[in-house]
Amino acid sequence: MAEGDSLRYRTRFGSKKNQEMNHVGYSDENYVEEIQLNSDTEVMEKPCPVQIVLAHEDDHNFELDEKALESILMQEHIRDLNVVVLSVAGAFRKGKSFLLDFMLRFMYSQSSSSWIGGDLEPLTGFTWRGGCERETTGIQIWNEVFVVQKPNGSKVAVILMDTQGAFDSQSTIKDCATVFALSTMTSSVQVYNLSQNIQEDDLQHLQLFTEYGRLAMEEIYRKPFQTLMFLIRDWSYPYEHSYGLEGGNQFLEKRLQVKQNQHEELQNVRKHIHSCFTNISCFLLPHPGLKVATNPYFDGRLAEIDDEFKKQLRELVPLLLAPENLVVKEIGGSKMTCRDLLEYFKAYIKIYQGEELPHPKSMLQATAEANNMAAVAGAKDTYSKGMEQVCFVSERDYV
Ligand SMILES: Nc1nc2c(ncn2[C@@H]2O[C@H](COP(=O)(O)OP(=O)(O)OP(=O)(O)O)[C@@H](O)[C@H]2O)c(=O)[nH]1
Ligand SMILES: [Mg+2]
Repeated sequence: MAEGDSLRYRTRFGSKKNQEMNHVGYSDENYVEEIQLNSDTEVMEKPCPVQIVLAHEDDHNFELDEKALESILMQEHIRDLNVVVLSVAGAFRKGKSFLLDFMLRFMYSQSSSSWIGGDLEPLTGFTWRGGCERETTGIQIWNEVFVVQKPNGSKVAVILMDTQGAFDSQSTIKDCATVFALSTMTSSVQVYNLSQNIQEDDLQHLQLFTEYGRLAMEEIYRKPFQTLMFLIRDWSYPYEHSYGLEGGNQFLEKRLQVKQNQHEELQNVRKHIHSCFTNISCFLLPHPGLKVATNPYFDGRLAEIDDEFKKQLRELVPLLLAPENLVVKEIGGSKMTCRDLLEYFKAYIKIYQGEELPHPKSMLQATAEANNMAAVAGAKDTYSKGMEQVCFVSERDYV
C-alpha cells in the first residue's frame, strides 16, 4: 500500500463547542465515526498514523514533532488520564505495522467477538506493504487515543506506537539504538518482534539498545522498563513448543536461563535483560501463509491468511490490549498521564540529539577495536622481548 493512500485525509468539523463524549467505530465499508471534539477543536484529523519522531537521513538525527505530539496528547478529554503505550519494535520488514493494524481493529471494536474483521476487508491503518525495502521510518503513533475503562472503573488512555525497523541498509547502529531506546523508554508494553527464533544476537541487540535507553534516564531505577513481550513470527517448531503464550514462555525460560557453567558473556546478557524489565513474556505466532508473505497484491484480507495464524492472533491481541491486561506507563514507580508523557518525550529526544551519550558501537567497530588492541598488545610484546634481549646481551657483555 503506498504511503498516503488510504487514511491520510482531513475533515473539517467546524467549531462545535463542548460536544458530548462519543464513540468511534471502525467498519469494512467506511469509518463510522463520531469523534469526541474538544471545546477548542476546529480541525480534526481522520484516524491516521502521525509521525511524531522524524528521522533525518542526511545527518542521522531524530527530531520530535512537538506540535503533532502535543495535539494528540494534550486533548482535553485524555491529557490527565493515565496512559498505556504499546509499541512494536524490531528488525525491518517483519510485519510490525501489519500486526498493529489488527490491534487497531481490536481497539475499535473490542466489545465484539468479531473484532478481527471481515473476510474480504483490506487491512488498513499504519502503512504496511510487501517487498524488501523498509517502510516505516522514525516513530509514529495512531492519532486516535482510545479511552478504556479498566475493570476497577478507572479510565486509561491507550496509545499504539509503530517504529522504524532496525538493521535496514540506511540506518547506523546508533539510529537503530535510538529508535529502540525511545520506544522502550516511552512505552509500558514493548513488543520485541522477531522472526523464527530467538538468536543470541537478538539478545545482544536488546541488551545494547536497552542499555542505550537506561543511559539516557536521569536516575538509575532498579527495573527501568515495564513489560517486554518477545513475539516470534513464523514459529516453525510447534512440536517442541506450542504456539501461543504458554509455549512461548516455556521456550523463553529456556533461552533466558542463567546457568552456572555458561560463559560469562552469555550470563551477562541474560542478567541484563532480567534486570531491565518487570515483566517478560513470549508469544509464538505461526507463519501466516504464503499469500501474506509473497503475493504482491495481498491487501491484508483475512480470507488469504492461514487459519492457525488467525486463531493465535485472536489470542495475542486481547492478551496485550483487553481492559484487564492494560499496563499503565510508570517511571520510577509513578504512573504517568498523557501530559507527563509529552514532557518525557521532549526530555528524552534532547538527550539523543546531544553529544553527551557515548555512541553505541557496531559489531564491526567493536571487532576492529579488538583487532587493533590485539595488534598493539602483540607489538608491545615483541618490543619488550626485543628490549629484554638487547638488555640481557649488553648486561652480559658488561659483566
Ligand atoms: N512471513 C511473515 N510475513 C508477514 C507476517 N506478518 C506480515 N507479513 C508480511 O510482511 C511484510 C511486511 O509487513 P510490514 O508490516 O510492512 O513490516 P514492518 O516490520 O512494519 O516493516 P518496516 O516498516 O519496513 O520495518 C508484508 O508483506 C506482510 O504481508 C508474518 O507473521 N510472517
Ligand atoms: Mg512498518
